[in-house]
Amino acid sequence: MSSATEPDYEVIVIGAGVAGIYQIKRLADLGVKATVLDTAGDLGGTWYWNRYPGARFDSESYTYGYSFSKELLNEWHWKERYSGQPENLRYLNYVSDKFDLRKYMQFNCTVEATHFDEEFNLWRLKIADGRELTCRFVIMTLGLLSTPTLPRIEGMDSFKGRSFHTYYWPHEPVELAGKKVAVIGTGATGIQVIGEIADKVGELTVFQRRPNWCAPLSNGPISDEEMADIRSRYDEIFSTCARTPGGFEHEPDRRGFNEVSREERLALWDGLYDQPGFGIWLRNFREIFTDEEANAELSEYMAERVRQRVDDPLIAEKLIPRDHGFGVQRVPLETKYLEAYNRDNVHLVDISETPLERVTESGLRTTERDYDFDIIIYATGFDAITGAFDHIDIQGVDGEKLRDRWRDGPSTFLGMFIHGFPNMFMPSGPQSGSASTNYPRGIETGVNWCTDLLEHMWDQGYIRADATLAAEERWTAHVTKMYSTMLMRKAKSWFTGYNSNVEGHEHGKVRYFVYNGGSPKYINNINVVAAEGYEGLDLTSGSGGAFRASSVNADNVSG
Ligand code: NA7
Repeated sequence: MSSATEPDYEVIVIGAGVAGIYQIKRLADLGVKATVLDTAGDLGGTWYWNRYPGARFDSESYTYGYSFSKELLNEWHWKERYSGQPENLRYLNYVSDKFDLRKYMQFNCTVEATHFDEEFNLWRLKIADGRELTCRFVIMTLGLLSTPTLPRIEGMDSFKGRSFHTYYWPHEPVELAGKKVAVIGTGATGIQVIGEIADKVGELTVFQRRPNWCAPLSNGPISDEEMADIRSRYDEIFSTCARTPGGFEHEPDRRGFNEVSREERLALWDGLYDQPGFGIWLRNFREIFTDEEANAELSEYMAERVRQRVDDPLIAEKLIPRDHGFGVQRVPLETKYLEAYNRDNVHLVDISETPLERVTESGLRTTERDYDFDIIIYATGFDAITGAFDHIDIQGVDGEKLRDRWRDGPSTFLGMFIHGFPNMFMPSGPQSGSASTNYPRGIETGVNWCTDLLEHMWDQGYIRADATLAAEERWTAHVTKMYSTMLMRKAKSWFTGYNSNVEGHEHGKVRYFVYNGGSPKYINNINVVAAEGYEGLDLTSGSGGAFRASSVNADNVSG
């Protein structure tokens, strides 16, 4: 327990996923007294929880791994171009064990509240097990998609079979053979799970509210020779990622949409459609994101692909989105998803026509009829990006609740700070670069920047950092302005903040969730802030326990 002015930890990191693991690595290297807290029974975040069949990267595996250690890059062999959940979790465990990071982590440890104590300039955390922990700095690495949402349908508790949200897929194997299975939701997760289990279950019934555009993943193994080649090119791969808007290897086609003929556009799309990963989305003309006509032409091309792959023309039409164009939401990548609907054991129920009325003891009831199931899978998405913040009672200066401040949507400085919540850092917060890019590339940038700031503060004897209101307003206005040209501002998706998974959000205001100016611009912005002496942050010096790395024994850091 802390003394009045000496906190238990200099830094507490909340969340032991991809970002939290790298954050604690940086702090451990500096010898800082720090710990990571996580609700889960073990590390891994997204890759700890999402164990549903078909869960895998949509980033090329070798662009998803951490870039900070040459040794690690040389040791790890990615087995598939888009690696699956079990392997991804193994990777994160391998990294944590290799760098001996586990000793800093505390699991089954839910942070219920964190309140800023102005008198002693520290954060007081209330843990669900009854403990109070204090720290000078709290770093939020909560994940973007870590608060799953369930539909509010009557009778959900009455179902006698098994049911779970994909996020909470059981750790032990689930027997699917011969079972009657329902999947509710056709986002990226539903699309992965449906493609994977269609030929493994007895009967599969998909309940779709709105269809989503999707594109082939084109996964495949990575041989020893290919991996050796990838290893020899890691510098080049990461520098490509750093200069592309999405932090991927995919670079946009910089020709103007209207500068080339329709034949040339079709030739480009024919080539991209079967390329692995986000090619058809991110190697496309830039106008598809901003110009209604360009987007409509591409969307029609994608609709035609659906018609070619789905045998029943009525089903094909149901699978084609009408309310948004291709690529204005993050594009689900699929394997055999569309072909699943050509199977006799797979059925599509359009719940925009016949809505779900209730869950019964034996299955689901729509306005049309009853269905019997053994298993109901809720692939119904997340209260994205800010949901995890809302789950913790976060109170800043004068007891102001973050939940209240962000009621209509987040507002931040650089996506990393909130005025009035001093010493709370968010390396991958809303409106940061990581929220809209290849996540590990984004979080390395955010974690490195936050850690550099901490080092600067410790060197200079600063004990408090708070964003100025003016800086926060400037940044939020900048983020907001960038939405004005983007078609994504109209989409009802977790990515844009009109999140249809959360009741009420889809009709509310647009929430400016992500920085959509692209990775290079974001990196430039935050580097300028640092170069100008952290302009926009009020840094306050003082006594009361400013950390000195040299005074801390690395052995006493664990939780
Ligand atoms: P998404 O993409 O937000 O998809 C959620 C799906 O669940 C979507 O089809 C929703 O339909 C559906 N949904 C949500 N609530 C309901 C209710 N109440 N009734 C019926 N259907 C509902 O989440 P995912 O988990 O699939 O993907 C998230 C990200 O994970 C993805 O982008 C990747 O980056 C990885 P709607 O469209 O709202 O009509």
